[in-house]
Amino acid sequence: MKHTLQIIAALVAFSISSCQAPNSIPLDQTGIIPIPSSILSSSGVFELGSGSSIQLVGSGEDLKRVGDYLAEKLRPATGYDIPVGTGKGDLILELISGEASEKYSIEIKSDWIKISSTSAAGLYYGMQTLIKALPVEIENTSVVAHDWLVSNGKIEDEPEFAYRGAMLDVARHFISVEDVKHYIDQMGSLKFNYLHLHLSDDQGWRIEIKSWPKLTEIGGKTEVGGTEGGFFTQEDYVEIVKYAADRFITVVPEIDMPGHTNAALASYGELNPGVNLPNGDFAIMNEGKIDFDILDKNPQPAEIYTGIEVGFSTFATNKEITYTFVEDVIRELVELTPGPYIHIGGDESHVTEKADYIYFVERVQEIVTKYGKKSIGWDEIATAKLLPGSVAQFWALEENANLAKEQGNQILMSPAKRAYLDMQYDSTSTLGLHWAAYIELDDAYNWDPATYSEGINKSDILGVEAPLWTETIASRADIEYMAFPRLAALAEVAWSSNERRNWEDFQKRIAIQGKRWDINGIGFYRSPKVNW
Ligand code: TNX
Repeated sequence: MKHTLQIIAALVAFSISSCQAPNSIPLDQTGIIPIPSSILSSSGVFELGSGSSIQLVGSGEDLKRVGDYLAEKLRPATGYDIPVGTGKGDLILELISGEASEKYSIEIKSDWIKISSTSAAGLYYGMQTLIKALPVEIENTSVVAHDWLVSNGKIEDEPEFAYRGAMLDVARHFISVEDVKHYIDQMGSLKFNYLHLHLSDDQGWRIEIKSWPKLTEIGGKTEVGGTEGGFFTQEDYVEIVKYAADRFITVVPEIDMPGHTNAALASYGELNPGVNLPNGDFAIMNEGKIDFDILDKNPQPAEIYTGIEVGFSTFATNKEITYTFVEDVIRELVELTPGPYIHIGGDESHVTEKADYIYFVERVQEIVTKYGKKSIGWDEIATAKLLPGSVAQFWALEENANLAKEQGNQILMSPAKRAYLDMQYDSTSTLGLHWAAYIELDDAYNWDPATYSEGINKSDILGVEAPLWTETIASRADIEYMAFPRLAALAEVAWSSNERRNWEDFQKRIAIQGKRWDINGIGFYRSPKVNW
C-alpha cells in the first residue's frame, strides 16, 4: 500500500512538472542569431495556443504589417487562427513613444509575451527573435503537432552597427526577382537592413534605363559563360525596393564605373574612350590599347564580354557625353530609389589613367549629390576627394580606408578575406573563387570590424556588408550554398557587439539554425566546423 502511494505521488509530481515546463528550452539555448545584447531566463513558460492572438498597441501601417508577418509565420505550423487586432491578446506588439530606434525588448511571462520598441523596425527585429526562440518546428509550412513553448524571461537588444548589408551581384549572372525576394526574406530574418544590388558590370547591364534603352537591349542579353542574361524592368526594380522596404531593408543600387563597364560600352559606342587619328578616323580602345581593327568615323561599341577577367574596360572620362549618360542613369535610378545611397562602384579601373579616374569620381559624386543622394564607392574612391557623407566600402586596401577616414568619411567594412561570400570554403569547394582567401565559417565569424583594419576604429565604421559575387554562381541553389551559413555569421558580426560574440556558442546556435534551414528547404553548406 505504502509502495503504491509512493508511485502515485511520483506520477502526480511528474505530470505537474511536465505540465509546468514540458520540454521548454531555456531562452539562451534556443539558438537566436544574431545573439541579442542580453537574455535573462526565468522560471515558467509561455505556451502558444489555439486561442492566441496578436494585440497591436500603437498605430500605423508598419505596425500592422509586423503583426501580420508574425501571424503569417505562426499560422502554418500551429494551425491556429492567430487573429491580429487592437483587442486584448497574449502576443503584444507595443510601439512606444520616443525617438525611433532599432532597439527592442521582449518580455515573456506565462500568460503573455510583449515586444516593445520605439519603431516598427525594432518590433520587426523583436519578432524575428521571438520566432527563433520558438521550437524550430515553427518553420513548417503545414500543421505539425507540437508544444509551442517559450521559456519565461527578458531579452534586450540593439544593433552594434547602423548599416548591416548584403550584396547580390546580378550582373555576372542575372538573378530573378523571385530569387532576390527569397534572399531578402533570409536577410530580414537575420536583421540585415541594406540590400546592395550590383546592377552593372562588364558582363551585363541589369536595370532598364528609359533614356538609354540599348543598355538592356544589348548589354542585358548575356551573362558569364554566354548564357542568356536578363534585366530588371523599372517596375521589377520598384517591386524589389518595396518588398525590401516592407522588411525594413533599404536598397542601394550600384552602377559600377568608370571600369567594369563593358556591357554599357557594348551598348553605346559613344561612351568608349578612343583617339582621333590624323586621317579623321576614330579608333576605340580595347583592353587599354588602340584597336586598329575597329576604325570608324564614329566610335564603335565594344564587343559583348562573357568571361570573368576584371579591370579591362573604362568609360571615356574626357567626353561630355559620358557625364550626360551618367546623369541620365543616376536621375532615373534616384526616381526609383527612396534610400539615401547610390553606389558608384569605382573599383579596379585599371585602364583609366589615375588623374582621369579622380576627375571622374569627383564629378560623379557631384551628380549624386545634385539628386539629393550620398555616394558609396569601393575603397579606391578614397583616392579622389570625397564629398561629405560619401562612404568608402573597404574590400581590399587598408590605405584607402585610411584615406577616407582622413577626409572625415565613413567606411563600410567588407574585407574580401572575411566577408566575401563568393570565396571558397576550402580547397574542395566546387563553386566560388579563392583569390582573397578560403573562408570557412569560423573565418567569416571570428573577426572584429573595429580592429580589423589598422587605424580604422568603431566610430569610423558605418557598418558591415557581405557581398556575393556571381562569376561562378548561377542558380538559387548556388546562392544558398555559398551564402549559408556564412551570411548568418556576418549578420552576427554586424548586429552583435564583439563582447557578446563567441564562436563556441555560435557553433551551437548555428546547428539549430541549420534545422530551420532544412525545414525551409535551404541547401546550405554543412561546414565540418559544426555538429549539425
Ligand atoms: C573583385 S571586390 C571585384 C569584383 C569581383 C570579385 C570576385 C570588387 C570591388 N571587385 O569585380 O567580382 O573580386 O571575388
